[in-house]
Amino acid sequence: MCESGGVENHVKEIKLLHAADLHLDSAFESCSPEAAAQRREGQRELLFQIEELAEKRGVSAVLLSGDVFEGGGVKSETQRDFNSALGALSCPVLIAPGNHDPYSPNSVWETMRLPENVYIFKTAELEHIELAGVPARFFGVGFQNTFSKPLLRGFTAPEKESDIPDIMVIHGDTAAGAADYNPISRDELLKCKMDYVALGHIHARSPLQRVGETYFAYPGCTEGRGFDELGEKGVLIITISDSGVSAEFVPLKGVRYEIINVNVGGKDALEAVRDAVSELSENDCCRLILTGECEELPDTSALRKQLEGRFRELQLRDETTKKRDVWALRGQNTLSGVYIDKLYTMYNAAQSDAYREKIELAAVYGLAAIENGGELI
Ligand SMILES: [Mn+2]
Repeated sequence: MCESGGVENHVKEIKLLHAADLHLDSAFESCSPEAAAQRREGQRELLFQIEELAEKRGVSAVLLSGDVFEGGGVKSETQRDFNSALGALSCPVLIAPGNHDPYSPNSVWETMRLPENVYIFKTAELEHIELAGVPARFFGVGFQNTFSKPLLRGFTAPEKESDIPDIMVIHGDTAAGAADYNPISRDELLKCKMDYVALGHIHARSPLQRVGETYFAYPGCTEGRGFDELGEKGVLIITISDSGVSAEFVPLKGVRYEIINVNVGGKDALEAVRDAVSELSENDCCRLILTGECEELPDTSALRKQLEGRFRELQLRDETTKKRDVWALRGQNTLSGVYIDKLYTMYNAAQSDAYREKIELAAVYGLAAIENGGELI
């Protein structure tokens, strides 16, 4: 079926699903016990979305770069769904424990019965494995504790005989000045000479980056858990081929958090808000910040009522300012009063709305200049 020699000529082509920071069994402390349990159920459901996507895309391996579990005990239903989703995959799953789910002899990685296709990088030093039927070398290392020294320092991939890709799964921090969670420098990424380093730890997704021959990326967490984890969340589908590496972000269906500024000045507040949040569903959490200059300050409690049921969670902040009635200064025996009298005459004589608007602006800015500079007599 293949073009002659097609397979041999393209040994260096492999597709992977890369996810990280699922934080299964998070406490969701700000929620009611029922809502928190529902959120944890939603988190477990992400495992099945990952399974479905991996099968649909026909990936050769699923890489989970740490913080799969929030830590502090893994519920039996979470172990059940973890095993059932990942165990059903027709490809291997490689996991590098992170600071929330470090490896130790009495950690869940040891106490839980894992499916046969799931491999955990348990060692404190980088190791590598090869898996039957997958033309690649997989490197990885596990956090042994909440904190970790630099694990990539001084590492270079050992020589290999064939031109198969080298892939690393690792939890660590590439931020400048990072210290406590396996800090990883660009120089170390350059020298490790991997085709792809599948990173976890930073919850905001990064673009695909490259230093020397090494490509690397953070997929970010799989679902937002608060207003510090904004936007769409999901996984990366990584393709490594002779021509390089590409990454496709695929969002998962989970709870999404957004902070949205809505200028309600001179508008119907409800209408302006509805327009601004049209992308968000009832499953999402939204912090609305109302801005703008208003004749009357918006009635936030009425607005909250009108938006009831529109979001899973709504936070409403009113940062509008009351529009100043500049014409109220007319007739006063001050510089401001004389200035406003003059502009008011022009305002009434203006032939268009646009010109009237201009005069209003001139009144606002002129008053600010006069008042900030003090009135000269
Ligand atoms: Mn994390």
